[in-house]
Parts: sequence; structure tokens; C-alpha cells
Amino acid sequence: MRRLERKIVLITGASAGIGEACAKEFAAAGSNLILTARRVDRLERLKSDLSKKYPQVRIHTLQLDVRDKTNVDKLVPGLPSEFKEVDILVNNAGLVIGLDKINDVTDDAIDTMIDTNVKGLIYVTRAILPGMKERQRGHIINIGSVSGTQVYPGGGIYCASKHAVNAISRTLLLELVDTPIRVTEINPGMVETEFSIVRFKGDKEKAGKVYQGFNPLTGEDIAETIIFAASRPDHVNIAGMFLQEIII
Ligand code: NDP
Ligand code: 8X3
Repeated sequence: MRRLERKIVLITGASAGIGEACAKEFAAAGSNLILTARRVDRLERLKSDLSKKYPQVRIHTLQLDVRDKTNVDKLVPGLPSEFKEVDILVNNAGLVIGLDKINDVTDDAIDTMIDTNVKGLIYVTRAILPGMKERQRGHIINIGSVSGTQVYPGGGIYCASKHAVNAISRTLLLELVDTPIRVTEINPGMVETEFSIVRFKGDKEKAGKVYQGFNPLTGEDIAETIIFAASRPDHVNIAGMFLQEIII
């Protein structure tokens, strides 16, 4: 997709799942990448694979915990000069912990989900948006969820965090409506990534059961949709999309 060639794309949570799939799709489209996550060894492996396949694509990796406000604030000043002008931000880093009812959910699970999914997304947006405003161009793509408009027992805190992402996305859309900066929220249903493995603290058997009996979405399905939104003409802003798995 020529519209994405040489764009600088920053992806949070690029070490697995949807973020990793986005890295592959944007690289295939000729974009230059800033790949961030906590597991930097995985980012290095991904960089090495993508660099072999797409030698023209420039890739910068960065260890970044989105909860760490001090480090997020240093993000742009610390980027090499050729990566500083971020065109597209994919706010993807996020997670769910457990399936506990609100009565039982632990302080740690509450903090981890809210700090990552909500506060982290705000910190990163706040780090990148001023540059986009200065340059009068940019695209913020937030990974929300169907859980941003729906709820389920045991998902209260995660759903609250994604409802917050929905509120932030819609607010940003209004706050930036008189600028060329675009805001898109992508809302997947059930995607088979490491999401449920993280939810069940590494229990792969339990995680696998979540997707039994139907065809879940894949990280690639979501990344393709993100690429579609990112590659529309500059005057077309896809404000939001929902992707639902087919239960068969
Ligand atoms: P994965 O667990 O496969 O990937 C999550 C990514 O987020 C990893 O790269 C992880 O990297 C990163 N991450 C987690 N915590 C942090 C942190 N504190 N700082 C930086 N990066 C972090 O899950 P998915 O790919 O499925 O999830 C991606 C997004 O999609 C999330 O926002 C999730 O809520 C959303 N989503 C997922 C759905 C699903 O069914 N899978 C459905 C709807 C939305 P590392 O651990 O290396 O830091
Ligand atoms: C993830 C959707 O329903 O698996 O955002 O919690 S769900």
C-alpha cells in the first residue's frame, strides 16, 4: 500500500499478538517502525526477521512499559532523529488479568489493568500527540474492544478499562476534529493471541479452552483492518470499527 510507504509507525505492545501482527503488516506496506514492549528480546527477534524480509524498512526497538510515566515522557526526546516524527501511533499494549467477580478481584489485578490499558494509553498519547499537532499530521489508532461497549461477569475491571478507552477515543476525535489528525478505535471480539494465556497466568490449557468450538479472530485479521484504516486518503477518518468472531 503506497500510502503507508516511509510513514513512521509507533506500535506499543509489539512483542506479541495484535501488535506483532501490525508490525508485520506495516513493514509489508513499506512503513518504518518503532516497536515497543517490555520484552525487548522478542522485539529484537522481530526486527531481525522483518529486516531480512524488508531491507528497505527502518526499525527501531525500544523497551517501554507504558505504565512508567517517567520513561514514556522521555520517549520522543530519546528517539533517534530519523524516528522522531511519528505519523501513526498504534496504542495496542494491553491485557486482562483473571476472571474474578468485582467482589473478589485483587488490588494488583485492578492496578495492572487500569494502569496499562487506560493510564498507559493516555501517557503514550500525551507523549506523541504534541508533535503531531506541531506537524499538523498524524493518526492515532487505539485498540479498544467489544468490551468497550459490552460487559460480562468476571470482566468488570477489563471492561471498565476498555469503556475508558472508548471514552478517550471519542473525546480525542472531538478534540482533534478541526485538525488533520485522525483518530480511529478498532474494537475486536475474541482474538486468539497470548491474551488468554496472560489472563490465566500462563495456563495454556485453560487459555486454549476459551477458543474451543469456534473460529476465533487472529492478530493478522485485526492488523489487516488497522492497515485498511491507516491507508485511507488523508481526508477519510474511520472513527471506529468492530470485528466480531463467527461462532460456528
Ligand atoms: P497479547 O497478550 O498477545 O499481546 C499484548 C501485548 O501488550 C504484548 O506485546 C505485551 O508486551 C504488551 N503489554 C502488556 N503490558 C504492557 C505494558 N505494561 N507495557 C508495554 N506493553 C505491554 O494480547 P493481544 O495482542 O490480544 O492484545 C493487544 C490489545 O488488543 C490489548 O489492548 C487487548 O486488550 C486488545 N484486545 C484483545 C482481544 C483478544 O481477544 N485478544 C480482543 C479485543 C481487544 P510485553 O509483555 O512484552 O510488554
Ligand atoms: C477482549 C474481548 O471478550 O475476550 O477484549 O474479553 S473478551
